[in-house]
Amino acid sequence: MTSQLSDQQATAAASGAAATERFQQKGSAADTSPERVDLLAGEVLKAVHDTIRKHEVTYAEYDALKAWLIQVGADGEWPLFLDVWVEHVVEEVATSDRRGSKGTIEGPYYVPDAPRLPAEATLPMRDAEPGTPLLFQGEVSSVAGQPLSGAEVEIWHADDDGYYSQFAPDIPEWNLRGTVVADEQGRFKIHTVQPAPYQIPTDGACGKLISAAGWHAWRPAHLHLKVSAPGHQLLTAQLYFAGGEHVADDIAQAVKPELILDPAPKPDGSGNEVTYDFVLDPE
Ligand code: MBD
Ligand code: FE
Repeated sequence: MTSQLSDQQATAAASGAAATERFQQKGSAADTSPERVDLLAGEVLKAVHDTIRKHEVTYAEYDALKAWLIQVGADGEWPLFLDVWVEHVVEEVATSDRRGSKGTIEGPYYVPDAPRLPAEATLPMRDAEPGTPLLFQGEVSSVAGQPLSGAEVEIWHADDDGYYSQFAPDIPEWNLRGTVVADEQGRFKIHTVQPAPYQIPTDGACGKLISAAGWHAWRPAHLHLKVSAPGHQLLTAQLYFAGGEHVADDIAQAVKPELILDPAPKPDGSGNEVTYDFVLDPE
C-alpha cells in the first residue's frame, strides 16, 4: 500500500486507491435478508425518483450524474464520498442508546494494528515533525465509574500539512498512528503534535461535486480515536479543537459539542496539553 504511493503525488486517485484497498480488506459481515434489501434499496430508489420528478431533472443532468458516479469509482473515492456525506447518520443511529462518551465517524483513513505503545508514549513521528507539540492525556473508565485497566487507545491523525500516513506519499508507514495501552488505572499520556485542518482532495470526483455545488472542502483539525476494553463497546471518536477553523461547518458533519478539546499552553512552554476522559458502555 505504501510502496504503491511512494513515487506518486498526493493525488485524489492515489489516496483513494489506498482507501479503497484498505476497505476491501476489511470485508463485509453484513448478512442482510432479501426483505430488508428490498425495503432499503426500494426506498432509496424511490427518493431518487421523487427528486427527479420534483425538480424535473433533465437528460443532460442525468448524463452528468452518470459520468460523475463512474468517476467516483475510477478515482477510488467511494470510501471518501460515503464517509464524508453518509457515515455520520449511520453512526448516529448505531450509537443512539449509549450512555458513555459520545463518538463520531471513523472516516476513510483508519489502519488497524498500529504499533503498540506504553501508557505514556510519543506517537511515531519524523525528526522535527512540524506542528505544535500536544500532550493528550486522560483516563478510560466504565459507565459505572470503574477505571478500565489496560484499555487500548488507538489514535491516528493527519500531520501539519493535513496528510495521513499510508494515504499520502513519502510519509513513514506508521507516522502519527499508535495503539496506546492504558495503565492499571486506565490512564494514558500521549505526546504528539496538533494536526491541521483537513481538505478533501480537490482534484477528484468528490472535489468536483464540492466545486459544482459551491461548497467548501474542509474538515476541522481532528484526532481520530478508537477506545476499547474487554467487555465494553468499542468507542470510535474524533476530537476537535475549540475555536479551530471549520469546527462549526465540518463538511462531514461529524462535530458534536462533547468532542471539542480546549488545550492550554504547558507551564514549561513546550506546546499544549489537554485532558480528556473516555467512558465506555458495557457490551
Ligand atoms: C478525513 O480525515 C476524515 O476524517 C473524514 C471523515 C473524511 C475525510 C477525511
Ligand atoms: Fe480524518
